[in-house]
Parts: sequence; structure tokens; C-alpha cells
Amino acid sequence: MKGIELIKIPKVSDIRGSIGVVEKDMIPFKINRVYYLYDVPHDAYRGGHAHKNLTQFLIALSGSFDVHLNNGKEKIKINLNKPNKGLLIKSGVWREIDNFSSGSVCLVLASEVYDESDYIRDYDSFKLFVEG
Ligand code: T46
Repeated sequence: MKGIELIKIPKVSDIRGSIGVVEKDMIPFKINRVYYLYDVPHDAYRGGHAHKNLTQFLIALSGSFDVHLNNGKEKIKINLNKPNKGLLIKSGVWREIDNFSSGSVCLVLASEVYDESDYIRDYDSFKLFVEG
């Protein structure tokens, strides 16, 4: 779907466990913020918005959750469930996140610092944004 991409994250494994590595050339933006969702109840609903400029890269560091994506033309649901697979979400994509497994952690690498004015939290405004 336009506006999203699943990107494989290389891992280095041995009998001591694994290391996942995200280096700057693997994602198409400079990281200006890192945040993470944790202690999320199973029945929580997060997202429910799009961004005007922000591009983000989501990784299920632990556990799993569903990301429902909508670029105004197409919709897709992606279950993120492995720390060696990241989801790139560009601007102009509506996202909703639910079905969090117990103890799940969602790491987010973001292209911009937090800015509430970058959010489109109203679905009708989102439709106008992507059509316009
Ligand atoms: C997305 C998912 C995965 C901050 O103060 N700083 C921050 O960097 C963030 C992300 C949030 N906040 C405050 C703003 C709100 O008062 O935390 C509250 C909840 O934020 P938000 O509505 O952004 O939370 P989510 O989990 O619904 O969505 C966030 C991202 O915004 C979103 O783009 O993909 O995490």
C-alpha cells in the first residue's frame, strides 16, 4: 500500500540471544525522536489519527499488536509481532492500533519532535487532506 513499507531489520544471533540493528541508511529519514508504548492494556485502542509531515518506523520490540492503516484509497491491517520487522508509516496515513498482547512494547523512531499541530485527529479532515 502506498505510504507504508515493511522493512526487515537485520539480526545478529548466537547462543546468547539476538541483536537487532537499525542503521541510518535503512530508513528514509533522520531520527529526531524515539518513544515507546508499554504497559498497554489488551483492549486499548491507540492512534486514530494521521500526521501531516511525520514519518515513523514502528517495531514490536516485544509481543504483538495490529496496525490498521488507511491512505485514503486503500486499507490494510498489519500484525507486528517480531522485533526483526519494522513498519514505516509515511505522512498522510491514518493509523489505528489495537489487539496488544500482554507485555507488548512498540518502539517508534520518528522523523520529527512531538508537535500536536502535525496531527489530524478528525477522520473527515483526514479525507480532505488526502484528497486535496
Ligand atoms: C503512532 C502511535 C504508535 C507526547 O507528549 N509526546 C510524544 O512524543 C507522543 C507520541 C505523545 N505525547 C502525548 C500527547 C498525548 O497527550 O501523549 C498523549 C498520547 O499521544 P498520542 O495520541 O500521539 O498517542 P498514540 O499512542 O495514540 O499514538 C502515537 C503516535 O502519535 C502515532 O503517530 O503511530 O503512537
